Amino acid sequence: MRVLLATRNAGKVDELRQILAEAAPHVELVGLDAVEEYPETPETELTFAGNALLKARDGVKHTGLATIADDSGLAVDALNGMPGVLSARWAGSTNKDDAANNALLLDQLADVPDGLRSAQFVCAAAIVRPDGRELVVHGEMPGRVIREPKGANGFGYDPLFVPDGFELTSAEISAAEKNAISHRGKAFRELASRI
Ligand code: ITT
Repeated sequence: MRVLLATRNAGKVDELRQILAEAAPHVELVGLDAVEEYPETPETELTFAGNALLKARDGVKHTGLATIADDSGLAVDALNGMPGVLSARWAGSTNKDDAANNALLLDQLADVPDGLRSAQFVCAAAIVRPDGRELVVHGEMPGRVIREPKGANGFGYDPLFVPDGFELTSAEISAAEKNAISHRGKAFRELASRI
């Protein structure tokens, strides 16, 4: 069974492929780079689940393949859950600019004391099948936002985020360690177990 993961992020394709190899070995996973290019709908929904479904439905419509898509971001409690679905472009640029996003987040939290800097990475992962069946699952990684960036692994807000139970940021731990506890790892494993 050929399944599309609607992303151009090769790291995400590798991560889900490894999970599926154990949970659903009959699935052959391909990314957007392996299918004919189609116009991607902008992520305009107000929830992670809404955006994941939008991308997965799009994939089915244009390729005829069962399609998985995820949407994720950082929800900071002191900011009432923002940047949330706006995480990728929080600093307002049209391109994703991780350094600008991190600088803005630090600025916004400058007066927030250490004990109130809790946050969660959240991921919604959706699968839509050609017969119209849809499933959405969620994963979360709780932690806190520190005061200066540390570490060079990962991407996005990883250098500012210390997962609960860790002293290091998610940019200082290995990809395998992060996948084992991450919002996306949890959502992908849940989805894989239900395919
Ligand atoms: P797609 O092309 O698959 O949409 P993306 O790079 O836009 O991938 P997401 O939608 O999964 O990534 O995430 C949106 C933003 O949320 C991303 O640009 C980061 O700023 C942040 N984010 C999500 N997951 C993260 C993680 O594991 N570590 C750090 N930042 C993350």
